Amino acid sequence: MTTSNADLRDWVDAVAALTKPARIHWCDGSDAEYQGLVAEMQKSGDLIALNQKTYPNCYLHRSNPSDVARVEHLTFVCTNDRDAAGPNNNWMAPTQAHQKMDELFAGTMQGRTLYVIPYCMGPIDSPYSRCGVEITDSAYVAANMKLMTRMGSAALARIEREGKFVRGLHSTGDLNPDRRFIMHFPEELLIQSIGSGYGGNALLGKKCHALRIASWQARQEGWLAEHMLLVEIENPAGERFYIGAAFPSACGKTNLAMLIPPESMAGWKVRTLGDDIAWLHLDDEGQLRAINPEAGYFGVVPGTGPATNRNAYDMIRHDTIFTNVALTADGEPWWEGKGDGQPAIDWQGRPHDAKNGPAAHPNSRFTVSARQGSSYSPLADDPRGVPISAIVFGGRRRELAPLVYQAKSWRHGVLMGAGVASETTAAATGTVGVTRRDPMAMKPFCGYNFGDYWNHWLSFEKRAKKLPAVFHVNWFRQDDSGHFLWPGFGDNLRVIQWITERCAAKVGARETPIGFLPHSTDIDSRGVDLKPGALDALLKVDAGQWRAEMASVATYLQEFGERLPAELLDEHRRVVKDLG
Ligand code: GTP
Ligand code: SPV
Ligand code: MN
Repeated sequence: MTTSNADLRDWVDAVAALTKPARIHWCDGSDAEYQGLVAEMQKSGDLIALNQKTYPNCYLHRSNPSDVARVEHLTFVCTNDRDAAGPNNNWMAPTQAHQKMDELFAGTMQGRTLYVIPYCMGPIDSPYSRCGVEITDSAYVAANMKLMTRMGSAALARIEREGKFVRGLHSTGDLNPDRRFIMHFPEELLIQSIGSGYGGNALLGKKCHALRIASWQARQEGWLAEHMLLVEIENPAGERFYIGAAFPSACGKTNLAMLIPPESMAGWKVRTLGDDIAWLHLDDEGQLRAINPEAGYFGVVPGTGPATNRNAYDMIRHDTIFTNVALTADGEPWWEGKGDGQPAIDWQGRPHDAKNGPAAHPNSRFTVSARQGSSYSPLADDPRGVPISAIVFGGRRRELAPLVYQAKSWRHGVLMGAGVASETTAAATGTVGVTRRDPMAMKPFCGYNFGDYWNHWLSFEKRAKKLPAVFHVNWFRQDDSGHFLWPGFGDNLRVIQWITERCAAKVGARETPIGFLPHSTDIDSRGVDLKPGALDALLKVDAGQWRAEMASVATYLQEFGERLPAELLDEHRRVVKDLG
């Protein structure tokens, strides 16, 4: 196979000349091809078949123990002007980065297969979709891209029609963290990644393309590429609301996207459009519409149980690739929070011993096609996307941030998003549990200067006819003994209900300096397991603590100097003044 697109042909030839693969395989995206990749990886040991009776077509991949998460310190945005990348990114000059990467890629595919993976982010026939091609020497990457994107012949045909595509070059390299780099060249629509075979570092359609490069393109073209789940909420009256929610990595997007209503909320329906990334465009009527550029999930495994996320739990019973989970004696996958079975072998392939820590890696993942989920919404394939009613920001915060509050305006919503803070998780290497600013849950993913990004967000106020209401939620408040105050998971629908009622102007609110909060009687708490006083604690706004928080937000925003929009500072002053 080859292509009529000369740019693509030339690029594949140039990469092959540099990396010296033994053979080249153009991916067509067929099921037969997928089976072939799986068979080849079973031979090489990259995949281990799980119990095929209880987990048909499921496989385990163990990544190198030094390569189990995104590596933010090794991820760079390489723009000609350093300020274009901003203080929120690591930066390297493009010439220097190219030189470094050319050296690292030289001969790196010797004896290996070079896979050419054409893919389309978004429905093949959507004007909002964008194509890319990933070149990789990893069969694991090719198989994951098949499950997670619209990959193969149809994507290639669109590329040949449009002529434009994002280029992503990946090699597993020698996995030495000293020679691991994830480089983005937004001005060239180019990604180069070497030295990691893991998730967001290697599946270049996801964070590298659909967020870092796409956010850059989105700013130029007037749309938004966001780290958001997309979910449809239908109330018992049959009214539908589409919500985009941005929470940092491992802070509950997949779970909210696949939520199962609690028993006491009969008649509510939740349908999943996306669990990680949304692209938002203004349509001809000035309404914000969103598509999910992905077609599958790379989800956090630990904590996925019958009581927390039964949809995902059932979805990953077949045709799933597991990465870094443990094994039971029967060859079934096992993880903390699974609810049954016992680990025999840990994620590194050693006999399980609690002294070595959790049996499954805390950032172990499942890869699965989205269509397999029972809550899957066919609208995920609608080229027009869905009209967004509400944007929800959130973070993992033991203290301070209430269960839910609503911004007073779009501008206030942008400030709310810019001030998001969250405790770090196992999704990236580094210390877990440290609270840091993660604006719009995009700290690791915005491909340009946050100052310009907030300006771009603010610009929608002038360009849109009707903008979504903006909210902030926090499922992770704890009491003094470290227990979660809110049960979370399915019960989060109680909060979503309030959000939909606010969107439909059906419920009142308590106005505070930080935004509108629910009256505690407006959160339906029938049948929910809450300690006495918990709801009041969850909905409390402590002015003193919030004054300190706003001071910390100001310090953070100052880092962006002249690029910080004046409107954001004005809004900040307004909140501070109201706090007294
Ligand atoms: P990424 O894929 O890294 O972007 O993560 P995500 O935002 O999709 O997070 P996910 O839904 O996978 O949840 C991450 C972890 O948080 C899992 O272990 C969940 O079980 C847990 N979690 C999700 N929702 C809740 C909640 O409402 N309450 C509590 N306490 N934990 C939750
Ligand atoms: C995240 O870290 O936000 C993820 C997983 O969704 S990864 O694909 O590794 O980025
Ligand atoms: Mn994510």
